Amino acid sequence: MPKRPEMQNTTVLYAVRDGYAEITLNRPEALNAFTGDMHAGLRDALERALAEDARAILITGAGRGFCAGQDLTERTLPEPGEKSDLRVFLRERYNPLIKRMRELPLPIVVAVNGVAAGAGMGVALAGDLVLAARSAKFIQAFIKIGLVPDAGSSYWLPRLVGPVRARVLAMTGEPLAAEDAAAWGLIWKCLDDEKLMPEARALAARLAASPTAAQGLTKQLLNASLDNSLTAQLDLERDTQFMAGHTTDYIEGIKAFREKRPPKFEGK
Ligand code: LHQ
Repeated sequence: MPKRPEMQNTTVLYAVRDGYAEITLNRPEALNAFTGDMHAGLRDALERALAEDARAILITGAGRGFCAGQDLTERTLPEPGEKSDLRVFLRERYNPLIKRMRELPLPIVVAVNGVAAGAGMGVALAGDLVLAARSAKFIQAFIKIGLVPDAGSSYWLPRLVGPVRARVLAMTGEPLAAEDAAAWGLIWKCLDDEKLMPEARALAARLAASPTAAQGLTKQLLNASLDNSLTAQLDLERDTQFMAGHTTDYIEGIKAFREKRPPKFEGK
């Protein structure tokens, strides 16, 4: 049954572009802070991209922010004597979202157009190729409200920037400028603001035209590498290459090389 207009979830926008799905967090009045609706919208958009055979995903934010983390006005605070159970947000929303982004067999480009704070920073870091506008900032805002890093931040930070810088970010909650984030290896690139979306879109289109089955396998390999021994990783490379060798894109890649022409990959 078609949804009544007032029931439509407008907190996440979905558009199909050159072979990829562009997903825009769309609560600009609150710097795209996460409500339950926005979580559902993002989750649905990721699954839709997969179901509709998009070959890459681009995630960005509407307005001047990328995402300010959990919407702090969504729930009432506990009355004196009551205790809130924040685990429910993580169990039902953030943890499945972050895992899905990492496991989705499609390359995810994140264009961080403005501030990425709290869980919004975790969502940005869960992308595969993260670009940011020069004016964007990354903030481990949790400590400012008496909370701890979540949405994967405590996993990524020590691995991406090392334990010393991870502690500074998590324990001070001070903003990190996009340029420093790139220099620290937290994100891939910092771009002048007006270049962010053209470059992110060109990158997403390029990935969408690439051998996307191998991209999914590459993502799986690199995810596993963070926790694997060398032996386990070599074994996994062997098994993953076996699978890549069964794709038609592999045949096409070799043929195109031999015929000295650009390959035409289909993601199969
Ligand atoms: C917001 C928000 C926001 C609602 C800006 N909510 N409205 C997991 C489990 C369970 C519970 C709790 O959380 C979590 C994970 C988390 O993400 S915890 C961390 C939550 N996020 C924050 O603590 C960040 C709060 N926001 C800020 O510190 C600032 O807004 C930043 C530094 C992000 C941006 O500062 P400004 O550029 O100065 O913008 P602003 O503060 O003026 O915000 C613009 C508007 O957005 C404003 O609304 P208004 O009606 O006054 O214009 C803010 O109230 C609203 N907004 N963040 N998280």
